[in-house]
Amino acid sequence: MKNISRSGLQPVKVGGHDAVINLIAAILLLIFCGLAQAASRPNILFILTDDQSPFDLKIYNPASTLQTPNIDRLAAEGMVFDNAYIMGSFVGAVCTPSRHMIMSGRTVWHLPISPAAMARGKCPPNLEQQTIPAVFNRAGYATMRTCKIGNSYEAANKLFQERHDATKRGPDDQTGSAWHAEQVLNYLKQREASKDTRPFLIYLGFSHPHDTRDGKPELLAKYGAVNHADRSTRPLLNPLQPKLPPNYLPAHPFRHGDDNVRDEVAVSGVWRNRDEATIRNELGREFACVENIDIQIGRVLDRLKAMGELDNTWIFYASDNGVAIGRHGLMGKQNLYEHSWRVPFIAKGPGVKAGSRVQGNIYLLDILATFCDIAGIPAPETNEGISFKPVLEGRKDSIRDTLFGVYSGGSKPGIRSVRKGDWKLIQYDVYGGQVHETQLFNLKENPDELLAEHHDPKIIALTGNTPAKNQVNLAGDPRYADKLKEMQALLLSEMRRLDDPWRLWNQPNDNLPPLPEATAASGKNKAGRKK
Ligand SMILES: [Ca+2]
Repeated sequence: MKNISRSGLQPVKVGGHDAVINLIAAILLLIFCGLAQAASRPNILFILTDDQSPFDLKIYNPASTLQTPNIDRLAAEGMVFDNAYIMGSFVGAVCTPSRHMIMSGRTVWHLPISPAAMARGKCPPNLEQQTIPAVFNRAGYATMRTCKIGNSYEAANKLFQERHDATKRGPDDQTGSAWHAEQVLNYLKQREASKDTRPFLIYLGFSHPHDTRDGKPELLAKYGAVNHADRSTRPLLNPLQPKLPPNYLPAHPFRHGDDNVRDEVAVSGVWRNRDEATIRNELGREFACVENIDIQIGRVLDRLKAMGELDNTWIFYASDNGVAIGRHGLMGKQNLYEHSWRVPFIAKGPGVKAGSRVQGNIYLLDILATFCDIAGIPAPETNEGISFKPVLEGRKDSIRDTLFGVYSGGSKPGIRSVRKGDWKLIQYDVYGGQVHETQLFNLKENPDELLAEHHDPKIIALTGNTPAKNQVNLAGDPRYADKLKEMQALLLSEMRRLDDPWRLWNQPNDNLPPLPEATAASGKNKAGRKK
C-alpha cells in the first residue's frame, strides 16, 4: 500500500503491519511531546498594585526617595517598560474598566460595561469565559487570586480556582498589604504539601497604595508622614517627606472635566487641600504603602526561590492606573497626564535580558495575549490585545506606534489623548461645551508636561524646579501648527478605529447615534462617584 511519511513529501511503501506500528509510534510521540510541553510550561506571577504613578519609583524617577529594593531587583534582573499605558475609562472608577481590559484583552469601548457596547454588538456575550482565569483553567494551569474587592471584573474574578479577596488598606499586617502576601504564601505551602505539579498562574493584587493610604508606623516615620485624618487641621511639614513633584500646582489651570469626583475632593487626609504640607505628607503616606508592598513582594519571591520555582516563573509587575497626588493640581487618576495615564511595568522571566529597558508601547490589555503566548496557549478569539513576547525576547522595542487614551467619567465627551513618538496631544471637551482645551507636548523635551503656570516664580520657589523656556503647552505655538494638525488627525482616526461613541467639538460628528441616556447616566451614577 501507499503511505505518506510524516515529512509529508515522499510517498513510501510499507506493509500493513509496519503502518500500524508507525501509527502507534507517532501517537506515542505526540503524547510524549504534549506531556513534555505541559511540564515545561512556565508559572506566571502577576503583581498588580492599585493607583500607582510610575514616577514614584526610582526606576522611572531617579530623584524619588522611595526605597523599593525588591522591585528594583526585579528591574535589574528583568525588563523595564517605559511606555506602558491604560486605554482609559468612561467612569470615575478608572480601576473598573482597566481591570476588565486586563482580564479580557478587550479595548476600552468593547467591554461588557462600555456604554451601549452590548446593545450595539461591540462585545460578545459571556466574555468572562474568555478571560485570564478561564483560559488558563482550560489549559491545565492552577489559578489563584488575591486582590481588593470591588471596582473590578467580578464575573472573571470568581473563575480563579482559588480566591482570597478582601480590601486591605489598613496600617498593620492583618489589615494591610501583608495579608495579600500571606494568601499567596499559604497557597504555595498547600501546593507544596499536595505535590501539585501543574504550572500556576497567581494574580497577586494589592489594595494599596490606593487611598486611604494608612501606612505602617515605622514606614510612615521613615518618610516623615502621618496618617492624617483630621479635616480641621493640616499635617505638618517634615524634612523627611518626599519633595513636591516638579509638575506640582496648587490648582489645575482650568476645569478639567471631573473636578468633583471623589478622588479630587474626598481622599482622607487631603480632601480639597493642595498646600505643600498636605501633598508632601500624602506622598510620604504613598511611599510608606509602596515600600510595604515591596517588602511583601520580597517575601513571595523568597518563598518561590526556596521552592525552586523561581527560574521557571514569569513575574510581571504593574499598576491598574497611575495617580496624580498633587501633580498639575490634581489628586486622582481622572485625567490623561503621564502620571495618571501611564503605569509602571516590569517583566522578568526565562530568557529576558537582565537590566534591559524598552519603550514597549503596550497597554495593560495586551497582558492576556502575552500570557497566552509565553505559555504556548492560543489567545481567545475575543482578544484584541497584541502579544509583546517579541519585546520580552529582545526582538522588538515596541509593538505599536500610536497610543490612545480616554477619560470620560465626568462630563461628556470628556478628555482624549493620543501619543506617537515624542509627541502627545490632549483635548478636553467638557462641561457641556464650556471648556474646550488643547494641549500639545513634546515628551522628550517636556517629560513632566509642564505648563505656563509652572514658570510662575512662586511655583518655582515651592518645587525648586526651573522649567526651560520650551517646557510649556505647545498647542498655541505657530511653529507646531502642522504637528498639532497631524496629532488631531491621528486622534480622530484612533477614535474611529476603536469605536469611540463620542466626538469632540472640533471633529466631524460622523453621524454617530446618540447613546441611550440610561446607559450614559448609569455609568456616571453607579461607578462615577465612587472609588
Ligand atoms: Ca486603581
